Amino acid sequence: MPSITRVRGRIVFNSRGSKTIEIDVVTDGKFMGRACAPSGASVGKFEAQSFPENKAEKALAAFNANSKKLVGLQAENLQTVFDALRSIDKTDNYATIGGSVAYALSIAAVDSAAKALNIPLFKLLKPNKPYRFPFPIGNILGGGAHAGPGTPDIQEILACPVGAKSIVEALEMNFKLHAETRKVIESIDRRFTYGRGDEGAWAPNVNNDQALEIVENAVRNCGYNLGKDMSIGIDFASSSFWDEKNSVYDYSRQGVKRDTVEQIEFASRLVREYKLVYAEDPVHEGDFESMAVLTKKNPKTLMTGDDMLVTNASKVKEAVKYGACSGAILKVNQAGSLYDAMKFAEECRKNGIRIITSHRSGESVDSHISHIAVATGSKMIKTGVLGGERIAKLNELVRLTEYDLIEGMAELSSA
Ligand code: 2PG
Ligand code: MG
Repeated sequence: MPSITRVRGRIVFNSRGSKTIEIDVVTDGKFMGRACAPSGASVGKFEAQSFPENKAEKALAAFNANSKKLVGLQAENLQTVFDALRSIDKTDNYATIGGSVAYALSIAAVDSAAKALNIPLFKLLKPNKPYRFPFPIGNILGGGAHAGPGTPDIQEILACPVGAKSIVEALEMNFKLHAETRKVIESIDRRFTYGRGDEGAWAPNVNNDQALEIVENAVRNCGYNLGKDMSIGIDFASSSFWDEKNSVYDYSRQGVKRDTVEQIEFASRLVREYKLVYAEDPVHEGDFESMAVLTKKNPKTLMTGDDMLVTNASKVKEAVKYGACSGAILKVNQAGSLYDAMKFAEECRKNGIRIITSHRSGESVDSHISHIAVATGSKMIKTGVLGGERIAKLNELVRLTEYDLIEGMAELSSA
């Protein structure tokens, strides 16, 4: 079994130019695994804390002070690395060592183990068939915390190529829709500068309704049947415009406020009008009751918790009590270590909640999430459409087609 012989951590930069932690783990003296922690802009209240005292330097110092404890551990064993992390950091949100260290260390360890064992990472994480490709959902047009003033309040309008028969076809459909969306924006705004948000989605000066119409028109122009070949999803990221004090969703860029009842109606109307296959965080992170209403009312749409579930198994249990969420975002860095995230995935599966493995808005060319999505049986993978750090994950999915082990696309309609 591959055993850790050396570890090294460093500070590098993410796609926003912000500092982050990268860790190398070497097993058996020669197999190097490397992982780099991503970071979010719209961050859930209960996520792991990326860095102690919000400083990457403090995370690196905490890692360096403890790195000797990792030598000799079995790299393929997620729990061993988790236990080592837990012996160093007893807080529930990795405030001592930093979630970024937990992320990079736990993934670099299995990355090196997979190399030592000469198997792909997804197979190390899930030894047996079946394996399926997740549908790539890509951010086409967005705003919110990922883009500047004038853009929609809604964070992301996503393409989901539900009619695709292969992963390559799915990717090509998303690229085509992304390109066509630019043309539609140009047709209504001659001064459009091709501006894009943090994840490569177009960031035009339009309101929420116009944004959805633009994407709907682009779907039609591509010759796709909405809801059959190509579906639309939305990440409302509504915690970021929930005004707690006045109990309203404040769509300040559009100048509209909605109370909880109006928000539920608004989300349900969009589900109907745009046949949404996917709706993420339509209500704020603490409102499990309203999420339960939406989940019951919209059985054909993956009502998905991101900030609401923060990749935390105990939050899934809470959601299940309410009957909230038919989908769950899995972001390893929300949980901290990969072990924590796999526990979350298990809890989701047990309760018939579909998993959507996701990138963060601040990313690197690290492509491990493509393997994690396959290993967790994710129905979708959220990676963005364009930009080097997004394409890195999509191209890894293309490489995975070389393993005959993966049998076609995921089954979206069943858990
Ligand atoms: C989200 C993510 C990824 P961020 O809200 O789902 O799209 O954004 O990483 O900024 O939280
Ligand atoms: Mg989200």
